[in-house]
Amino acid sequence: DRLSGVSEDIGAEKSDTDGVETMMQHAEQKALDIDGDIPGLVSTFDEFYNVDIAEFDPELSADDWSVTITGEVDDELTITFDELTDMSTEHRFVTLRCIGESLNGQKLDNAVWTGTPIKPILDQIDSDGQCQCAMLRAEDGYSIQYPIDALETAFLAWGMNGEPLPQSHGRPVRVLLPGHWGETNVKWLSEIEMLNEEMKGYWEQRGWHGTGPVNTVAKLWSDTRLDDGHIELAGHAYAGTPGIDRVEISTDGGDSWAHAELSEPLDGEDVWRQWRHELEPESETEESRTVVVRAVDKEGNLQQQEQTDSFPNGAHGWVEQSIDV
Ligand SMILES: Nc1nc2c(c(=O)[nH]1)N[C@H]1C(S)=C(S)[C@@H](COP(=O)(O)O)O[C@H]1N2
Ligand SMILES: [Mo]
Repeated sequence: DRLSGVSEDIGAEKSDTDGVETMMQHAEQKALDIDGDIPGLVSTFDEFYNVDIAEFDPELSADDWSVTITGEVDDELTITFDELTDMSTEHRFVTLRCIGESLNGQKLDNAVWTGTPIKPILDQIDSDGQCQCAMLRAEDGYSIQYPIDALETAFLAWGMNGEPLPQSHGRPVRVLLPGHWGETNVKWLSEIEMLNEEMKGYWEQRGWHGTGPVNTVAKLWSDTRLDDGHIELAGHAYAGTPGIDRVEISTDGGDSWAHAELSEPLDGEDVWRQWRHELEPESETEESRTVVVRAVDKEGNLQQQEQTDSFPNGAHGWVEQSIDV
């Protein structure tokens, strides 16, 4: 059994749901008290966005599922669901953002995912490190290729917010690749093809640049009048693996800037944060304000100001909105 080294001694963690519950509680405690109707720090199944190439989701059962590692390998390897879930188990917060979403769109969500790192599996199948890339293929015809290096931190997930993966999010097993665009997180995984040459996956064949790091963004998702007449402005900010350092907000069209209130960071290297700011109308006659938000990542990089369309590299720019006061 080629995988025995990977699965030794760790099968017991398979049923560890306590870890997930603790993480969900942390997320609730750290969430800001926001009046507006936006997700907390963990998106619910109802809130979590969906992007699918096919009209109908593949219907796969864990009992029948397996993933096969093919391509430039001496021997193909097939891993069943039971074998996979017997491997070393981790729970991680990972945020997903779709490269195709508009600048202030809502295809950005976070969950607690349960799975196993992919690296030990790849190391076993290609112990000399012969292969440069891997093409990940799914049951719906979807595919994406990564350099093996980029896969070092990826994992194969079968749980989401303490439940089995919902069908729409890839039941029974999907890939999660921290810091990369949503499209890299292959759902309904069926095959890992080890390769020595670069090949284009589904979205790359259609001109999208999907395997690079995500663009930093601060969303302005709600404006709510509070009882005291102030306007509460709120949203989420995401910078991929560097993480969010701060969110800056201007309520005068960009002339002056303040630091928005920010939720305490959750554990994990690829997790969004919530921000909140109260705007106080200056006079009865004032009608609107131009609000601009921008994020700074933990490496000190200010989010790019210049706006671009989502095609082909994902939307860039500071979100700007006229808010009635
Ligand atoms: N098999 C498969 N995986 C897929 C997709 C798909 O259509 N098929 N869409 C991708 C895209 S573009 C995004 S943004 C994310 C969305 O994941 P979600 O639907 O769980 O939010 O899954 C990615 N993985
Ligand atoms: Mo996407």
